[in-house]
Amino acid sequence: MNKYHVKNNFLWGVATSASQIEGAWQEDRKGMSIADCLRYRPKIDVKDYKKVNKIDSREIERAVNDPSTQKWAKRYGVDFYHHYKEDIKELAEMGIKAFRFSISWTRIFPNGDDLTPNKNGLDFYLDLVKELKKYHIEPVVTLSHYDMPLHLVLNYDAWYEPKVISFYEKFAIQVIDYLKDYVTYWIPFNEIDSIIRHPFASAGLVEDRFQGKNFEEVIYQAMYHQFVASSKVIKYCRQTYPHMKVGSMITKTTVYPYNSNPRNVLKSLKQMREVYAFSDIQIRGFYPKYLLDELNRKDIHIHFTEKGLKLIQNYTADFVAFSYYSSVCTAVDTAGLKITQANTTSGVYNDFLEQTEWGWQIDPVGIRISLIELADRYNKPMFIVENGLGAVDELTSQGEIHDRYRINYLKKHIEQVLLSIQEDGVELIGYLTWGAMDLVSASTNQMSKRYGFLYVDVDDFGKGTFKRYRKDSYYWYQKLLQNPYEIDSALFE
Ligand code: BGP
Repeated sequence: MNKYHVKNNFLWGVATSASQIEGAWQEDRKGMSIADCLRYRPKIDVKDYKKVNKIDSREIERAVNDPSTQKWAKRYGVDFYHHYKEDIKELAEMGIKAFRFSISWTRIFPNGDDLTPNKNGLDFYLDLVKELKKYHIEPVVTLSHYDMPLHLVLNYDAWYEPKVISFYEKFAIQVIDYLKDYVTYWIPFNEIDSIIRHPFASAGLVEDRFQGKNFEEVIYQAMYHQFVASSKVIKYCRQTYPHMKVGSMITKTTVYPYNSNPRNVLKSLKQMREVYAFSDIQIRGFYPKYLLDELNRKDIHIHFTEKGLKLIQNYTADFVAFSYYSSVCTAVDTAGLKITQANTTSGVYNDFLEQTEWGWQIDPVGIRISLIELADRYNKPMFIVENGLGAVDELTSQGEIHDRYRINYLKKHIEQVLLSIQEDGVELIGYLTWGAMDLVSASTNQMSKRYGFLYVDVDDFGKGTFKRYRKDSYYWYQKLLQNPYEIDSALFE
């Protein structure tokens, strides 16, 4: 019986985000966030990524004028705000070493530009990290995870407005100071590259509010502001709490050429550069020439400042964090080829892989390929901060959930991660599954796309008891976590 060995401080855990779990959308003076404007729209095909994420000023107005909770999935989440002690206890019993969560900016500064912070919000997160510490669970904290204050969208130009950099910096410093005795690992922005694919969720940008402007240029300007803001967080931590580690996080989908046609290989390399550009900037400290040339070709002009570029150069990230769910193929000519979905993108169907109900292809070897790609590109510690399977789960009358498919997904992906550590020289801080308990899907705002080890009894329309039930996968991960640094290979059979 052989074993996989990992460092004895390897952070095995789970990941979540405020807007997908907390609920309590107006509790204790919390302000309205952009996530409170998102609802599940059953008439839209959840596989049509572009449509499912469409947002405009009319929809925002509808949300602002609708005080109800039910229709807007991220207003109720899974009510973690009131269940967090019970949930953390359950996760501690499963044996996790790390818990990733995000700070709801509008719990701390309800409008984003408030002069003073909301102590109720700060105290909620202080209680949360104290609860984690009780069970020796390491917090991994994302500062911004798709839920910026709506006030900054409606009264400023969201992240297009340079002032938002200082509002964010004030929010970040306030939280870092308040949680300084409990939190070492920080991620300033979730999937900082995602602004290209969903500018509203990532940066509060609504196209119809930028009439007459080149919206792509607006996106790149907003992205620059987020890079500057991220470097300000790194600078603050470096100077004030040098033990803290701040990561750059990207959405890592492995991209394959559909076949060995060199034009398809070239396309796959270029497609990955569209994501690497973001981690390049945050890890290497400058805008790569290939991105600047591309922007010039598109006649896109970013207004850089000397100060901003210096910050980006001098304060680069300590580790490379990424989410991984699936891979896609790419081809110059897709005529007649089957299209598949992936996380916030789509691609050509890979005949060697299975597909989830949401069209994402399951590719365990892809996570290992991504690890090697990122290790060779950056030679920095890495951190898998999201990996999981969104699937339809069924709660039986005995209160059980037989999610064999999720155990298989995790078995195969974790085995590739362990092989990569063992054979590819990869240096990994930890591995966090996406979903601790079931939570609201970021892209489709559904509950039925379940990711957790704990089933939460609430449906796509907010109906249910919110009761938690352990799935079969809870017990599988628990077994792995019993010997987390010398893992029995039999677990992966
Ligand atoms: C990532 C987000 C997570 C999570 C995940 C799963 O991009 O960082 O918040 O939502 O995607 O995607 P979805 O929830 O759309 O199924």
